[in-house]
Amino acid sequence: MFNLSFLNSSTSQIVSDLKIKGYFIFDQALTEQCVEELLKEVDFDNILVNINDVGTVIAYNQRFLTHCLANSKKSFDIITSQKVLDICKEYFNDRYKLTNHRIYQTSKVGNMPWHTDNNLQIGKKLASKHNMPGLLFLFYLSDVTKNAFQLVKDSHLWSPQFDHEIYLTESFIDSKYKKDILTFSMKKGSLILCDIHAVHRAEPFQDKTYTRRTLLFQIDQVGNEYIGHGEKNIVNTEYLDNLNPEIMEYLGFGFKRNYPAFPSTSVATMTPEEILSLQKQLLPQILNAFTKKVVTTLIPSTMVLNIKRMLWQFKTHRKTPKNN
Ligand SMILES: O=C(O)CCC(=O)C(=O)O
Repeated sequence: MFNLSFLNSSTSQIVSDLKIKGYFIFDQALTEQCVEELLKEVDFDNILVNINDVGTVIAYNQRFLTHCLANSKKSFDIITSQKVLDICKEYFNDRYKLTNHRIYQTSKVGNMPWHTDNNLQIGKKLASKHNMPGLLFLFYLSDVTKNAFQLVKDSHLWSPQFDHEIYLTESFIDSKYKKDILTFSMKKGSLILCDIHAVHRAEPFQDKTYTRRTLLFQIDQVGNEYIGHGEKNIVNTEYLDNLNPEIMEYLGFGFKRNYPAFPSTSVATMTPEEILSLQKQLLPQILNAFTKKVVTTLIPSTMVLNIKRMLWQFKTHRKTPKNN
């Protein structure tokens, strides 16, 4: 899953970088095979429309698999890996929990403002900023040449002054901190790890042919005063082959979660092109549903039931070997 060079890298050095610089990066921390296998588990092409499962949703130019702990064993393994937990154990000085996680794909255009991730929410709305320590893990799942993660150097030290702001404007950052902007164009599998109080964004871009894929998760040192902080973690129990008290605490077993899954989506967050393409996919299904409705209206339900029984008997009779 992880390249040996990342596994063997010093956890203390990673934590020291995070404490001093506010960030740590590692080129190709995940193996190519791991990224490939992970992406096979994510179906970005089919979105959820009355489908009784967890899956992909659309928010404008991004597609999200938010509940990846329920749908991707590879992301479950990365998020609950010993290396991630070791970093957290050394970084935090109190109990910490997974606050949110997602896999997403950004295509064609991106316009994310400068922000920090120390958010407290009421429902889906940002209520205020908090001062809990927290870490943001971001793994690139494609080679990133555009729309790279950007971070303002040393901003974890001064960002609390702006805790009354939801975003920082481009003109403010450009006028005061342009020389401090770090842009992480890196290869598939690379890790960017930063303090959630650091000012960051995905660099704005516009390119019809470009797509970036990412696995992101955030871990906060959630104390007792912040009961309910975080999105719910929907986990596929099949993946829990490493369950222990540490992971149960980290995943928030028995811990209240008040925030809805990010992002909040509906048909209204799809682009007009996607709504049109969905209509095309729905057309044969609409015809099918109408035909069924007409048939069930015209034929009495007892007759339908009898036909189903006869078909079943015919099928099983044909399959049963003759006993002579
Ligand atoms: O995708 C990125 O580069 C940044 C994501 C981010 O900042 C966020 O979701 O808060």
